[in-house]
Amino acid sequence: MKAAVLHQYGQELKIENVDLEEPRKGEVRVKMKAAGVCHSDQHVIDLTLPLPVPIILGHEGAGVVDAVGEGVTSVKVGDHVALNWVPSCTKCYYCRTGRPDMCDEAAKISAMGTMLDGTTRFSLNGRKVYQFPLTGTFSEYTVVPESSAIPIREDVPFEYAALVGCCVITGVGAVTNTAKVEPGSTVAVIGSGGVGFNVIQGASLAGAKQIIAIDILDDKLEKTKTFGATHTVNAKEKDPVREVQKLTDGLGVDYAFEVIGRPETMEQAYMMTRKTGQTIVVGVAKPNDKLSINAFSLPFQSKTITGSWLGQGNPAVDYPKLLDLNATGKLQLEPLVSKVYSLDQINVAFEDLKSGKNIRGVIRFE
Ligand code: PAD
Ligand code: ZN
Repeated sequence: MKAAVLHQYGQELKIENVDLEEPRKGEVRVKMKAAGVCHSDQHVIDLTLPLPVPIILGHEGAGVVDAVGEGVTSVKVGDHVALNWVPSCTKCYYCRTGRPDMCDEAAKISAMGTMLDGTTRFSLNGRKVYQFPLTGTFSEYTVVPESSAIPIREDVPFEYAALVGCCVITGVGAVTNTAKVEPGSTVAVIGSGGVGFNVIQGASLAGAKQIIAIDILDDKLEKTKTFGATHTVNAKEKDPVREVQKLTDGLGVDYAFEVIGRPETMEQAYMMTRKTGQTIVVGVAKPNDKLSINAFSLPFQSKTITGSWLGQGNPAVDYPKLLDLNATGKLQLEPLVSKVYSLDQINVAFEDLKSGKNIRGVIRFE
């Protein structure tokens, strides 16, 4: 069975013939059909997200249930599923109080690269191979906890269904759940990648009157307009903070989203937020990165700065909802997929991600 394995940080993935154990109690084996290439996968390669190697990356994916372990009740063989990289333990403080995105257990296990019981299902020549947060979608088959296999409607092609698993729930949820963007508000989005495009279309869904897309690539900025952006700023050509001030009569925006993962763009997002507005950080920075915000401004400007993880969502509820919104034409999935690759082309897909070529590149399994 073929899988793309990261053996060493900073190096290319290698297509290997790996072994996969049968699903254990409460686990599900999925035959992967499609997997999106997210910048969070690249973050493991460049050590922004520290995880053990060798590891199978990929966390945004969809496929068909191929086998179920003892006690599994929510899915059966043949079901179409989209995978969830933050399975809720249902027992910790956050799961009990309605914030499964903050599940303590999922956070702990994700950093270990194992299944919930701390062991691995993948191996290569007898040596254990880890998997990126309880998913590992860059593999022909994977084994995941039952709560990571979310049943979905069957009329959506897998390459589109895969995207709800990360960039769509993260981007749309940051707008609707975290920021709770109000109709008629003003929004700026720094970073027009797979996640940023979904912040833009989420803001459009929420009825924002002004959506300012910021990126460094003109062709991508042009495409943001078909997702609802009303204005675009190329941050290589113009100072994005000054441009946003100009576009909002000197006020700043009600909501500024950072969707890259760099302290300097997070600072820009804070600076372009109006007094009492919200700055929402979605991008993942390096573990030791620090933000520099003018402390004096805090009481006088009373802005809120917050993070957003998994769009503060609940995949079991939100994936079906997002796919229904797509079916009724309210949410676009098809134009997010700007290129399809085979698993053998995985390193090309990562090169294209780094150069910002795609909205989303997707691996399709034959
Ligand atoms: P991506 O690589 O598809 O998009 C990043 C975009 O930022 C590209 O279009 C770049 O051109 C653009 N960019 C780069 N530098 C600048 C700059 N200085 N100014 C303006 N634009 C710039 O990434 P993605 O959308 O897959 O992921 C974005 C981040 O979100 C990344 O840090 C990822 O790890 C994080 C993420 N967070 C969550 C979450 O739950 N919070 C989930 C998924 C991804
Ligand atoms: Zn992701």
